[in-house]
This record gives sequence, structure tokens and C-alpha cells, in this order.
Amino acid sequence: MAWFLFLCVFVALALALLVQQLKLRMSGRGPQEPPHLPALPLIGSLLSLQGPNPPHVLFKELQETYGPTYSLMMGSHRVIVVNHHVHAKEVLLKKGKTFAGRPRTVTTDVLTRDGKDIAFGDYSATWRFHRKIVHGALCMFGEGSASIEKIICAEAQSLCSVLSEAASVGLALDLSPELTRAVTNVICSLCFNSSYSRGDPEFEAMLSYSQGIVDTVAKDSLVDIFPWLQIFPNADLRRLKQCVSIRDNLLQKKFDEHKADYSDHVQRDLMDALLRAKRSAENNNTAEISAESVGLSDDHLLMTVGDIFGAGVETTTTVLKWAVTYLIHHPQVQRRIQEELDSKVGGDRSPRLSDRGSLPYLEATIREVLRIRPVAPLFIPHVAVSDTSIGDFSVRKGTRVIINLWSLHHDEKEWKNPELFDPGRFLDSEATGLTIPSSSYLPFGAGIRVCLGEALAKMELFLFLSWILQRFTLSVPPGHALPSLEGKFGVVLQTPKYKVTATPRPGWERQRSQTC
Ligand code: STR
Repeated sequence: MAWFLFLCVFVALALALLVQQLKLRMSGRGPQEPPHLPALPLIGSLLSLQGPNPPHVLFKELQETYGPTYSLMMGSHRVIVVNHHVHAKEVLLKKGKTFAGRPRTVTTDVLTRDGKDIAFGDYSATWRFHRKIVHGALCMFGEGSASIEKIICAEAQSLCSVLSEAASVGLALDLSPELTRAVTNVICSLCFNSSYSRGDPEFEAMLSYSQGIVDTVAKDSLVDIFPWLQIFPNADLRRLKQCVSIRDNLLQKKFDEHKADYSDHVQRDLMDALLRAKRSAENNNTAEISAESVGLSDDHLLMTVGDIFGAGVETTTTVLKWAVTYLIHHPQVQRRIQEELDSKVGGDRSPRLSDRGSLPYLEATIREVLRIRPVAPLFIPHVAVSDTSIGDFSVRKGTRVIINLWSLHHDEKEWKNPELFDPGRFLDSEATGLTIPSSSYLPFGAGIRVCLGEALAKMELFLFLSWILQRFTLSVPPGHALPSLEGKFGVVLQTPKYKVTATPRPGWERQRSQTC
């Protein structure tokens, strides 16, 4: 009986596939629709997406069969994958508004209270208003501001003290929690005007819930492709819900504290800036945009702060970890950065933001790290909000579009030896100025959903790396293997865990007490 049922299901699936292929052919798919991966009813193209490779690598390889832009079915959702920069820019820039939608998925809905944030929230008037006030607030506290430089330098100082202490007792360290704490404290100062010291239980809790979220959210897990799977017990979803609830309690606490002693006259941090924007929209009855009409609820503010916090911590920490990993693999790059630091900054003071222009090789190294291991190799999927096209291909409203940044950054036609770590490719012919040698480079995205934290991230990467490399040479402990460069796919591309020896450079054997 069972085998008969199995046979019936198999025949039904095979027939459905045949009919679908025939339909496609008869509808004159021709040049109009992108090439399509085979798809079965219900499961979509899942069978063609199996294999050992992570999705960004697989999507890059599939170009050989289907060309740079192709489509597939994820469950019942039509998805177009874009692997070339010309089409990527059409989606992000030329037709930015048409492709500004976001899909709703089970895991991101859990994280963001049904899309009430900026990164995963769908395109709407509320979304535009939110983005505008966050952008304004970030500008006020971030870019070019002397105070943010001071905050980052204080964290760099404390990070270097930890490395120095470890070095003095010959200890190798997992840099991950140290870098995370430094970056978290920068965002904490910015958002909540507070910071954490080493071993603070709230910080430890934050480390563990963040990891839980990164491990389980928005990685095209089965439950996101097939939402009905929620009815079955699902360990990942349970873990995500637990982590989100811990995060939400923490955010709520900060939010309540801020609301309690909020004053219209002082703006201590980003949270105050958001509260002020909300209040002024509420009081301003004559404005076309009132808080009511754009739906700026407390939930929205909370989720927005959650976004800034999560994005600010996970992304910058991940890039710093990739930078350290590549520097350990390439001691000659480390040496060259140190020579540049020695000649342009010297040993009597610490690097400052104003040194950025005179340290091109360090800047080139940061660019190369962002190229070779992009934080978000598939970005976050976009959705077409109306019928449109990409190149000659027609795109129906509601289609999801995945831009494969990995393909853009590893395109052999655009980059010589793309798997080779070579900061020199971002230097001009005299090796004194910076260039971007290909337009196939979008580490922070582009268009109306471009990364809001780009300027802040660049300041942090520059200051943290220059402070560390001025004082230390990084390596793996003697006898240890070099860390893998492969990366673990998720909402961010994660580095492996490993220990690092930070050897003080001559003259830096004892941490000097100097600030920038
Ligand atoms: C990390 C974990 C967390 O606690 C909260 C968030 C929400 C914002 C996310 C962030 C995440 C991961 C990196 C994202 C960011 C928004 C923009 C950023 C996805 C899941 C990138 O696009 C790289």
C-alpha cells in the first residue's frame, strides 16, 4: 500500500513538472523571462540547490549553466538571482524604488515584530520616515563628529590594554569577544550613552543572544521558505524566539529609562534623538506627516534601535575578525601597514581620523577585506513592488531579487585572481593614492537601502586596526594551524573561532598610557 502511494505521489510530481515545463515553453518564454532552474510544485527548485557549497558560492557556480541572471522557485516564491554588477546596479540604483520591497519571512517577523524595523521592513511611508530620522540622528552623532572619534579611541585603548596584558603573561586570546565588546561599546555610547566593562553580565548575555540571532535568522532556512513548517517543533525557531525575547527586554529597559528622564533640551544619544523626532511629529498637528499617520509606534522605535544595535555590532565586528584573519595569513601585508604607520604616525602618539589620508595602504587593506569576504554576501533580498524588468528580462510584481555580492566581488572578468588577497589592487600606479579598480564593488550596497552605518563602520575599522597594528604583530600561537578562510554562511558571513598571539612591537612591550 505504502509503495503504491509513494508511486502515485512520484508520478503526480513528475507530471506536474512536465506540464510546467511545457507551459513555460508554450508561453514563449523566449527572451522575456530569465532562464529558470527546474522547479517542482511545492518544493520549488530545492533539489537543484543541494550540495556542499554555501548559497553564495552555489549561486555563482550556477551562472555557468544559466547565465548571470536567472530565476528559481523557493517553495512557492519566485526568486531572481543577479550575479553581475550591471544588473545589480539597475536593481539597486536605476530602479531602486521599484525594487525597494522586502519579503516577509517567519524568522525576520519574529525579530522585528512583523517588519517594524528599517533593514527588514517593507517599503512604505512609515519606512521612509523612519529611515529619514535615523539617518538624521546618525549624522548628528556620527560622521565627522569629534566625540565619536573620542569614543572609538577610548575603546581602542582598552582593547589594546587587554592584548597587552595577555601578551605579558604569554597568553593567546580568542579576539572575538574582545573585538565585539569594543564595537558594542561604541554603539552603546551612541545609542544609549552607556558602555560595558569586561565580564559585565549584561554584556555576556548580549554576546550569547546576538550569536543566537545570527545563527538562526534570515538565512533562507526551511521555515522561511515553507512558513507552514512552523506548526512542527523547530529547535532553531525556538532558540530565535528565546534570544529575541532577551534582547527585547534589554531594549525595553533602556527605552523606559530614556523615556523617564527625557528632556527636550538635552540630546544625549540616538535614543533621545528618536524620542524627540516622535514627539515632534506627535505635537505637530499641522504637518502632513504626523506620528499617527505614519504609524511611528513605540514598537517601531524599539525595533529601529534593535536594528542599529544589531547591525552596528555584528557587521563591524565581523569585518574586524576577517581583517585579523587575513593579516595573520599575510604577514607581509601586516608589515607594510606597520611600516606605513611608523613613517606617517610614528610611535609618540596614536593614530587619529585625520591620519586616514596619509595611510593609503591600510585603507586599501580594509577595502580588500570588504571585497574578498563581504559581510552580507547575498545582502537582504529585495522585492519588486510593481511589474518591471531587469535588462531584457521581465519581472513580475512580488518577485524576490537576490543580489549575489559574492559574484560581483569574485568576478574573474573584473578582478585579477579574485581569490587572492591583494590590497595593492586598490592603490593607483604610484602606490600612493587609492582607487576602486572595478565598478563591481558594492560592500555597503547602494541606492535607497544603502547601509546607514557606512561612515561609522569606516571610522571604526580604521581606528581599531591602526591602533592594534601600531602596537602589536598578530599571529597564530606556535604550532597552531592557520584559521580557515572559508566562512560560515548566515545573515552575516562568519569567521572561524581561533586563538591569536599579539606580540608587542619594539617599544610597545608595556602599554603606554596615551590617548589620541
Ligand atoms: C544581527 C543580530 C541582531 O541582534 C540583530 C540584527 C538586526 C539587524 C541585522 C543584523 C542582525 C545582521 C546584519 C544586518 C543587520 C541589518 C543590516 C545588516 C542584516 C540580524 C546587513 O545587511 C549586513
